[in-house]
Amino acid sequence: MTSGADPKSALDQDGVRVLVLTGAGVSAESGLATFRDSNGLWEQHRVEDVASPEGFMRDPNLVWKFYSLRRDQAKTVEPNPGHQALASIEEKLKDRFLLVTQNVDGLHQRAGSERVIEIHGSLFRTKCSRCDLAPFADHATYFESLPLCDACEGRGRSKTLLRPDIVWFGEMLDPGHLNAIDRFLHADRGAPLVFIAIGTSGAVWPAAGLVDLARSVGGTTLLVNAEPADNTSRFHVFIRGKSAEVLPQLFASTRSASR
Ligand code: BV8
Repeated sequence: MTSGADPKSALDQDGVRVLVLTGAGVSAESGLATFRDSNGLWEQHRVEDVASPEGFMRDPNLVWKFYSLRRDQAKTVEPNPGHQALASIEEKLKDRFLLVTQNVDGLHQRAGSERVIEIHGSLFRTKCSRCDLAPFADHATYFESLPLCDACEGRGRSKTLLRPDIVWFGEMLDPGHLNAIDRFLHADRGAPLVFIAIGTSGAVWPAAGLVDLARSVGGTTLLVNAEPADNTSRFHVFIRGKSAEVLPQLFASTRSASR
């Protein structure tokens, strides 16, 4: 069901620039649980217990079990046609495309997307909870023991806990990410901009506010979601449907960026 302007013609404009925001709904058809749907992750855990710095300090074992389980699950699933459609439109539009994801599962990159900003971090990166050790790739799971930072010990401190390189509630997003999004939104003001939010409930900020930033620079805004989101009214067009079904059709007519 589509309301408002025709999304395909918006995407088929000469020189169009496309900014996409994805959420857990894009990974649902790969078999990963979302957060707020029935049987979602937040039904099994309180957010403050497993996705906040306070929860981590209170019970790091619970938090590492939560993220270790998700690491194991994300390794067993494959990208779906929704991820692949996003990788293909990036191939067509090149630097006129940018994908911002709230997802931490790495499925966009496994589908071939390269112009990806993981604004909530990555499930497969670990960092020190105290020192400035560079976050590092980590596919290990920690069900039995907690990982400790050797770099801290090397600096003559007692070892401190390593943590998932994830942005938890109450933590700032990476300013570099926000600047990159802002630069993309304000580049080439003569070109038409289309913003598409896909598979997200619009419940978490500041990601949920991207639609308003896109509108502020004259963008056409589309929401592709299985059901209305918290911020549906902010979009020009709402396409109700599953991303793995909608995206291949939606992007089919988008032409390659003329060089
Ligand atoms: C911050 C960790 C500064 C990663 C996550 C106003 C401005 C700024 C901040 C705030 C604000 N108001 C409140 C805040 C604080 C807070 C916030 O937003 N709270 C909410 C709950 C009100 N924000 C923050 O703390 C952020 N930090 O702003 O710093 C600051 C600091 C302190 C105080 C103020 C400001 C940090 C936010 C990041 C939190 N980290 N998780 C992880 O573990 O994965 S958020 C978590 O929710 C995930 O990252 C997830 O990606 C994100 C959003 O969820 P969705 O992806 O949308 O998933 P959800 O299940 O909700 O929805 C799925 C949708 O898909 C559904 O609608 C469903 O219908 C649809 N769907 C399902 N299947 C399909 C489908 N659609 C299409 N096809 C399908 N097949």
